[in-house]
Amino acid sequence: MTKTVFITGASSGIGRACAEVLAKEGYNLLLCARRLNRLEALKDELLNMYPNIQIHIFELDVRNAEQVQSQIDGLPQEWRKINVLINNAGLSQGLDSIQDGNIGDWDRMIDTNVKGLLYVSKSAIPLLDIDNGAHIINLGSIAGKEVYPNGNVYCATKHAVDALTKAMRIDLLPKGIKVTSIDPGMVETEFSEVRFHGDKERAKSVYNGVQPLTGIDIAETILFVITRPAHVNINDLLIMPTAQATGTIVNR
Ligand code: NDP
Ligand code: 8X3
Repeated sequence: MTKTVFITGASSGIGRACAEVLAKEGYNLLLCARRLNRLEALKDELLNMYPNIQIHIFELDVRNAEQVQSQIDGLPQEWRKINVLINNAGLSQGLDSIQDGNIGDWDRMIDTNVKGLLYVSKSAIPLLDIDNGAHIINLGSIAGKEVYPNGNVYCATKHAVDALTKAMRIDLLPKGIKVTSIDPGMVETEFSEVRFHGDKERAKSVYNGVQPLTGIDIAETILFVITRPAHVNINDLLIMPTAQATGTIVNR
């Protein structure tokens, strides 16, 4: 049976890499993000390489509860059964102390990383195919395991993801749904550019003198996690570049 994976935030970085790796493995893909043009290009590219899989894309802002519900409720019949949900859409905005923090940045992080993950999960859980192996993967972070200077609200949102992952594992236990948290350290994606509001130079400097993880590293880890035998669940997987010891201690 061909399995279907639903990936939020598939237009860039880790989400896009998951689409690439899982398409190669023959999974059908349900992909969403706000930038539909990027998803259209990704769909064409992947179908060109892997014509035997199915891909359905749709525009979604995970912060919009009504849109999340109506888009997921309105999926075509053939897309109403999913095996794996990858709650990947997320972002960091700013790197300031609490006293200097920007309320708009805080709202965007909390609304996307915490509330968005909840909205998508609530609408998508009823579509999980519990008879054929159902799995939720939440993208946490090293920022959900420790707090680093000026990380305050981003770290708080990823600590919340950690708590929600544990809560889902408890609540969904009777349904036999696996729940895993993938917690990366530094991954070079558009993450830092988004964190620094489009400042490409500052974003690039985050990775100066260090070999960060790639989106593909994370996607391959997720592939490993979702292909364990039915009785095995990886609860939590912290994955760092070899050159990174903690959120802030990096050997450059
Ligand atoms: P990118 O910025 O490259 O990708 C983020 C993705 O999230 C994009 O596809 C973006 O799509 C989507 N997204 C953001 N906001 C929304 C929204 N409101 N609605 C729908 N989709 C949204 O970053 P990464 O790939 O690095 O980040 C992916 C996840 O990994 C995040 O949860 C991040 O916190 C986590 N992470 C990243 C690490 C890193 O070092 N890069 C380390 C640890 C965790 P679009 O803009 O088109 O909507
Ligand atoms: C992203 C990794 O260290 O920038 O979650 O918080 S970090």
